[in-house]
Amino acid sequence: METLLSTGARQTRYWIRDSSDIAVARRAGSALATRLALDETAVGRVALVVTEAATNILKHAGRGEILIAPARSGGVVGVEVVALDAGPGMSNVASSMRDGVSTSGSYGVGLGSMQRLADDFDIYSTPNAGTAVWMAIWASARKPIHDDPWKVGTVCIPLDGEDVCGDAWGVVVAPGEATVMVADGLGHGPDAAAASEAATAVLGKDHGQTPATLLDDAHAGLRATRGAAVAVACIDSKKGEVVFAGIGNIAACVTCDMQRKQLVSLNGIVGSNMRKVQQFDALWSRGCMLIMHSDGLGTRWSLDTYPGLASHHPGLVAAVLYRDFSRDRDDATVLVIRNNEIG
Ligand SMILES: [Mn+2]
Repeated sequence: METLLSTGARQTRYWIRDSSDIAVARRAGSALATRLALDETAVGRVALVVTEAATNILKHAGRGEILIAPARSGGVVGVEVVALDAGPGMSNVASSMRDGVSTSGSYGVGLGSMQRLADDFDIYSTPNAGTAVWMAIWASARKPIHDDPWKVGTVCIPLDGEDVCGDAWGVVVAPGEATVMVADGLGHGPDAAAASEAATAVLGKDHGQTPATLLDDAHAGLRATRGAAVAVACIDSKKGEVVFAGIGNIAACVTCDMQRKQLVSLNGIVGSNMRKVQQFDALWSRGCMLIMHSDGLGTRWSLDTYPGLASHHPGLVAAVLYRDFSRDRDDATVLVIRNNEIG
């Protein structure tokens, strides 16, 4: 039984630069939680973690950003909150959070309450490189059971000044299998979004297809749009392989134990100018990560410069890459997926 895990969830970014920004982000968080019909307590927890995170950013880093998005896991809705700064960071996160009175001031106090208030919490902090916090608050009536072997994290954010993100992503999972897509509509804004969403729409329709046939379907589906760069990867954890095909500027790689295998996208525009599609493959085993991103992110990153990051939640991996490598002049999407299943 295949399930469409998630599609289309995009973050809204709130720059945190002075104290009035805290209230703006907090109101946005509670408004989203209310719209998603979370109960009053959960809405309150969203507001509190946003406030704590934004306050910490301002106090310790001077500036940063809060990303807020709707989330879905196992049929349960929630709110995802990501807090990013490039400030002083912490050398020992665990002890800062435990005593709340580390040498770096009161960073730990805010973090401790965020961890208590959020249903899911993960943090990556390095001295002089900043802090990234990933949190989720679920509709309290039914918390998702996190036994899904597929863990997915995404950042999908419009160019500053645009309301709509021209990129889109989608993930479909089945036992031992996952199909993921990242699409970047030409240009920016609503017409770009219409193109990228027409691409991810084929994921929901066609089950058990190869990347090549999904790209063919997307090519047909995008003819009435301005076109998009699209890449698809099918991961089969039982066979231990990833099959990939991409047209246009979507970067993709598989990382296993710090080995990185690049997957190649060919030139063209899905919907208008697509020559023959070519599939590439890579080995896949437990703990491997597939990372795909639009060209709103530079390609000169390496996980080697982030000790331990690969073992964190994929949402945190995506957020750190976005923070450090996004270009200011484009929509940016990063998708990270890992499979923790044995065998
Ligand atoms: Mn782009």
